[in-house]
Order: sequence, then structure tokens, then C-alpha cells
Amino acid sequence: KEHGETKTDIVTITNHILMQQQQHAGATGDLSIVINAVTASCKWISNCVRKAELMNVIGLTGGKNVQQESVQKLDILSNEIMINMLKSSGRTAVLVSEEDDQAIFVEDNQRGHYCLAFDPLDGSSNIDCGVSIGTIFGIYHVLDTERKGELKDILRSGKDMVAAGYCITLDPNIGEFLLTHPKMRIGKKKIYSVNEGNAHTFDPAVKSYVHSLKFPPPNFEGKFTPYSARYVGSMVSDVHRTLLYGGVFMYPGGKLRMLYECFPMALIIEAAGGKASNGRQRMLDLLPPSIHARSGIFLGNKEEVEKIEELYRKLD
Ligand code: AHM
Ligand code: MG
Repeated sequence: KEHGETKTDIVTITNHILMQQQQHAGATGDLSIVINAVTASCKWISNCVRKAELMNVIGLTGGKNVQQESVQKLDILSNEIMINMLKSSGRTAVLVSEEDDQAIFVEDNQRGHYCLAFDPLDGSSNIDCGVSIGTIFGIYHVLDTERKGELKDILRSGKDMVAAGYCITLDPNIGEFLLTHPKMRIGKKKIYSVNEGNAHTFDPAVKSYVHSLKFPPPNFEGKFTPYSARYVGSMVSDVHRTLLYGGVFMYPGGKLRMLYECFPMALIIEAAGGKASNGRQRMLDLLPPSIHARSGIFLGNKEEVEKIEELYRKLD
């Protein structure tokens, strides 16, 4: 295409999923239906976020969620959208949401074989200043299709997930999610992303690693090339940038939740050739002790995460 011409040979998420599905003999189409329900929810949520001010739904409800953080109305609306769309897909069994303290077990008449853990609107404390926020989700298949869904169907390590994703935005002109990077590989830029205001709580390994990025030894020409710092404070944005540009995203100390923040992002980063760890173990190997369990996380370029793991081995 000449510069400026409209590109029309696009692949929508629906096309992409159908094409993938056709490559798996015996696929029932159930996972496609689940992903379709997530896609539809994300379209609806992104529409609500855009219209938030008009709809007058921005503002604190005064309620607190399970982790005692302020809940905004858009979180609740997004949560209801996700839950209702997933239930009505008829393909889900157990749902875990950041906004609900208990797991939701889908009624017999709507039950299917997939379990989803999701944060319906992550980064929502950033809504008012227009920062990109979004939905994060991880999908598991039930362990046994002969019985009702149970907690153990979703309280599993990240490597058991069949798919994961996050959503930031869609093309508002055609109202579709488009395939932009067919074989996504993590970028190579030297960027670090962490809330350094928490530096006093960092483990010695993390302190030492961050220091080494800011004060690198001079190269052979005597030049210093420190890493750039970028931190939005919205996980979807920070991980999205890490995926596209490269570098390392860190949330040491364990604010982020394993099932619906750490695991899905870890799966995505690994699929793109990167690495995700809690500093001592591969993120996807960890077993969450409870549905809202938290973990420290380091994800990004392999060599960066390996440097952190090496420092943990040395300084632990
Ligand atoms: P939330 O689920 O309550 O929105 O919190 C998760 C968010 C992430 O998006 C982000 O990475 C992190 O919290 C930012 O935390 P902090 O403000 O402590 O840097
Ligand atoms: Mg959230």
C-alpha cells in the first residue's frame, strides 16, 4: 500500500480465532465461543469507559473490594458485563473476578467446560486522567467434564491455562479488534518499569538490579547508557509497552494478583519469547494458595529477568 492509502486486508479477532480453530481437528468451538464472549464484553466495557463522563458513572461508590481498595462504578459495571456475558455463553463453569470475594459457580442450565479468572477493569484508579486501562483474563478447562465446576478447576498453576489475554483498545472506526502482530515477539529496548516510590520495600536483589540499570559501567567508548524509566501505573499499559518495545516490568512485593494479573501476563510474555518470574521461580509454575493470592512479578526480556533471578540466588 502507498502511504496514506487505507489498508483493507485486515484480520479481525473473530476471523483469527476461526482460522486457528480450523487447524485443530476435533475442536468443539467452545473455546471460540468463550473468547467471543470476552471480546464482546471488552467492546462493551471500552464503550462504557469512553462514555463514562457522559453516563455519569465515574466516581467512587464508597464500597471497598475484597482487597480493601476503593471500587469505582465502572469496575462494577465492567464486572457485571463480564459475568453475564460469560454465563450466557453457556460454556463456562467457574468464574473468578477481582471484584468478587468468592468464586462464581455457573448454574447447571448455563454450565460449560471453561473457567475464567479476570480483572474486568484493571488500572481503574487511573480512569479520571485518561490513562489506558483494560481487561485481563486467563482461561482454564475444567479437570473433569463429568462433574460440576469446583474451586480446584481454577485454583491451578498458570501453566495449566489454555489461553490468556488483555484488552486495551479496539479500532473505534470499525468496532473490531484487529490482528496487528501475527507472530508477536517481545521488543528489545532497554526500559525498566517499576513504582520506585516503593524502593524501601524492595528485596536486596531488586535494589541492586535497579541500581545497575541506572548506573551502568561505561562502555568501551567510555559512554554511559542507562535504561529508560517508564511507569504508567496501569498493568495493561505497562505490560503492553513491555511487549511492544521490550524491557522489564516489575511489581516486587506482591500487590498484583496471581490468577488474573500475573498468570495471564506471564503466559503472553512467554509466548512472545520473554520470561516471567517471581524472582525465584517461573511465574507459571506457581500454585495460587487462594483465588485472590498475590505475588511479586518480574516480566520482560529473558536476559533481564534472568539477571534478576541470578541476583536473587546470590543475595537471598
Ligand atoms: P487494580 O487492580 O486495583 O487496578 O490495581 C492493579 C494496578 C495495576 O494495573 C498496576 O500495575 C498497579 O496496580 C499499580 O500499582 P501502584 O499504584 O502501587 O504502582
Ligand atoms: Mg482492578
